[in-house]
Amino acid sequence: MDFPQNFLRFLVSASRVAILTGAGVSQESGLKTFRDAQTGLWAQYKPEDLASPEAFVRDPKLVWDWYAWRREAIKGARPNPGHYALVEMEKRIPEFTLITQNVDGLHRFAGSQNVLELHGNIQKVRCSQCGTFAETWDDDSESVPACEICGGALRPDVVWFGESLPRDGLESAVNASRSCQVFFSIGTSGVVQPAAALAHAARNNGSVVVEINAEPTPLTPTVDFAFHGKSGVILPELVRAVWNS
Ligand code: BV8
Ligand code: ZN
Repeated sequence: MDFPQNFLRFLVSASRVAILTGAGVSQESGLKTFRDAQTGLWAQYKPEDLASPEAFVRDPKLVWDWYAWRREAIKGARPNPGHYALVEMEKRIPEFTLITQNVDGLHRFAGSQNVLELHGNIQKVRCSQCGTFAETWDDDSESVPACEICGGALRPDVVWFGESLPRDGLESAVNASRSCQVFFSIGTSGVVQPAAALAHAARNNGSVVVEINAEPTPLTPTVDFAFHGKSGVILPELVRAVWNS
């Protein structure tokens, strides 16, 4: 991938960078993106119809089993070169904020430090009633596992559609987007709000906005630089081009 010289010169001198990642960054780790995640038994459901409080009230076991299935898929997944390139970038940029919509935990697994998990983490499970986090639970139980403290139904510690994002995480993400010199939108279709608004906050702040994605998105016409292809290929090439490593 040929990167414009002015882009490389700007990035090598940047001290404040914010990154927003989506499911596309984990696609090369073998995790299907949110849009095409549904296969086999789950093909008949749309994610939006399962990832919601209403779905959990209507059929808690169905929703619980969908997350148990996704946790299994993540157990076999490993970070890909795109995750590791972001770890390298963080080492070289003084103020680096990695904002992710992904709930798979792969950024932290790869070694990224300053990670904001806007939509939570599927590996964590909490009580839907008292909020207590569960250390262990039986993924194969006939019914949804119950909280040891209050007996309430356990649920994944993720943000469902219609639920608010964790306030402190969102606030930090907005602040980073507003104060960065360069904002990257990587592997996201830029549809889900309020995460998708972060790129606009960056642009309004005068940041250079960069998109790295397999295909064009609604964001593409508004960015300063768009690189279309696999993030697991482009990101390592970018790190080599900027920091010769
Ligand atoms: C809220 C956790 C309200 C759960 C997730 C109408 C208009 C605007 C907004 C709304 C609306 N109707 C409803 C809303 C709000 C709603 C929303 O945005 N809906 C969308 C569908 C329009 N948002 C919410 O409900 C949020 N909460 O608004 O609260 C509120 C306000 C005040 C008070 C109370 C309540 C909550 C949103 C969070 C939902 N939870 N995840 C779970 O995972 O089960 S979102 C979920 O979907 C994922 O986490 C992810 O964030 C999102 C999918 O998006 P992407 O990551 O972008 O993935 P996608 O598959 O779409 O795209 C992947 C991209 O990668 C593609 O472009 C592809 O080309 C590219 N790609 C693929 N391979 C590669 C690649 N790129 C590079 N390399 C590759 N190899
Ligand atoms: Zn409880």
